[in-house]
Formats: sequence, C-alpha cells, structure tokens
Amino acid sequence: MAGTLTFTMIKPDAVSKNAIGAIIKMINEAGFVIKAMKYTRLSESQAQQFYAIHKGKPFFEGLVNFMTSGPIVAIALEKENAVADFRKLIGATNPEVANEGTVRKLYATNVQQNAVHGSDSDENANLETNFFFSEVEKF
Ligand code: 3AN
Repeated sequence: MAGTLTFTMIKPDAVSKNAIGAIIKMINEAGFVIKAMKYTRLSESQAQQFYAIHKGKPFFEGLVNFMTSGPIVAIALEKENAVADFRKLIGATNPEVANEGTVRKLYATNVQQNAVHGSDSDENANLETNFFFSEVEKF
C-alpha cells in the first residue's frame, strides 16, 4: 500500500518570486495536510548531503549552488497516496514539458530552478522528512 507521507521544499527561485503562499495554497487545495514546516537556508554540506544521489552528475555543482543561494521552505505533507499524488501536482522536472496547471508549469524558471522538490518514493519521503525535522517538530 502506498504511504501517506511526502516531503517538499519550496526552492530559492520560487521563494524569491514571492510564490510561497500561492504554492502552499495549491498544496492544501489538493488535499495535503501540513505535518511540519520550516523556513530556512541550506548550508553547502546540507545541500550536498540532500542531493547525494546526484553526486557526479554534470548538474550537481550547479544544483548545490542554486539550492544554497537563498532561503527555502521545507514541508512534510500527509495525504493518501502522498508521493505519487504530489508528483502529479508539481509536474515534470523540466517545466517546459510539465502539464498545464502544475506547480512547476506555473512557478518554475527552468529544469534546475524548478520551484519545488517532491520525494520520489515512500522511503525517501521518510528520509527527507527526518533530514529536516525532529520527532517533536512533526504534527
Ligand atoms: P525531481 O526533483 O523531479 O525528482 P530529480 O530528482 O531528477 O528531479 O532532480 C533533482 C533536482 O536536480 C531537480 N529538481 C533539479 O533542480 C535538478 N536537475 C535535475 N535534472 C537536471 C538537469 N538536467 N539540469 C539541471 N538541473 C537538473
């Protein structure tokens, strides 16, 4: 059975566009409940650790530079079928091919500065939530 937890970040590009409120509204209207939320900025080592799976790829350094370039909002979310439904809501990694009406189609700048993160599995949803939040911060 699919899990009920997913994790997102509103990335520095969307924060700098003043889109935090609009994106959270879309998330809530799609039926997701906020379990934990934090406005913060990633250090270089945190960004490298979070995206460790992409280490060695040509876009890794640029991705770390971008993700540390300004504040982000980290959010743990609950809903049935959370991971798949959230990825449907945000759309494809590249906003040029993302479906109309998705978060990335509306707010992403390009494939790197793509407005939001979404966990790609139940396992990563747990790991990513625990990366940002302690037990007492999860409601
Ligand atoms: P998603 O966030 O859709 O799961 P991943 O996990 O493949 O996509 O990539 C993680 C992040 O790395 C993306 N959100 C994006 O910021 C960046 N990224 C992915 N592919 C590219 C690319 N071809 N060029 C630049 N940045 C990329």
